[in-house]
Amino acid sequence: MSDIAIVTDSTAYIPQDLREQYDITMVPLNVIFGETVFKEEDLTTETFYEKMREADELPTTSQPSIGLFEETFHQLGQEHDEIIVITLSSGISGTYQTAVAAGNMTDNVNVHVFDSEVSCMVQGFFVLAAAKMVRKGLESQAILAQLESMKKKSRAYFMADDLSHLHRGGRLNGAQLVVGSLLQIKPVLHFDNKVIVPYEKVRTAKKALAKIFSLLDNDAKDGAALDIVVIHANRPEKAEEIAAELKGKYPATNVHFSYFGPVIGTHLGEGSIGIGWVETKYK
Ligand code: MYR
Repeated sequence: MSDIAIVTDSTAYIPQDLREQYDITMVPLNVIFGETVFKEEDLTTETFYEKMREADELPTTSQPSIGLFEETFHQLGQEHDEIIVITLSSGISGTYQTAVAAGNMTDNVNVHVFDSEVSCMVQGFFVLAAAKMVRKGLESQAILAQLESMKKKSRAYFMADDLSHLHRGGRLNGAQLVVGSLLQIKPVLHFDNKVIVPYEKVRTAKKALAKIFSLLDNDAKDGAALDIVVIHANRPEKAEEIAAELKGKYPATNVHFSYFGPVIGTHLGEGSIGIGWVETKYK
């Protein structure tokens, strides 16, 4: 049996205690305010949104350096035969490609990089499932195959209060969204083929949320065992309200609570809300 290490990036937002519990190594992306580069882990979410509100110039983000990945892989290679790296979508960040390049340059360990095609805690669910599979003794190819099948059935829908952040960062696809119309719509967004596109264009946040609820209802109403996560960008009360509504509704599901941290918050803006779900396979 081969000894496998699990690595992810900071945008999975897996809390530190869970990372420690499951031996998950996290490689941080960066947030840049003016001349200052912060590793994502060094900024609390509250401080970040406060800084973003007060900044003269809005922040930008960058992927981890190839050197950081190489160093991480090399170190893990001293105690493991293989590494599975689970990154945020390759359609919104160069992190996946950089991890692949670093893996090719590391010769003391076999590195497999998995493109989650999503981000945040939905990516986090893949990471936790992979770590649990390692503990069950599955081989890397079996774990990667399970992750692929999990990905096919995972969903992530989200809405931004102000679409100009996504537009500014060049992460909003969908040719029909012209600048002038950005402020008048609150589309439900999702990932399609690794990039962010509007799923449905609606005019109010209330209608957007109702749409996400109906999509979840379709998947959960027949008793499917799902891990559901409510994700928020510094909007805990709203997220609590949504989570409370979902908790009583579908007995076979677990409802979790997560957040859009600094890197994703830079692109979505404060106040954004998302709901994602995956099939519960590994407890
Ligand atoms: C980088 O600089 O490489 C990071 C770019 C991150 C772009 C993030 C775009 C928004 C993603 C929203 C994910 C929502 C998942 C539920």
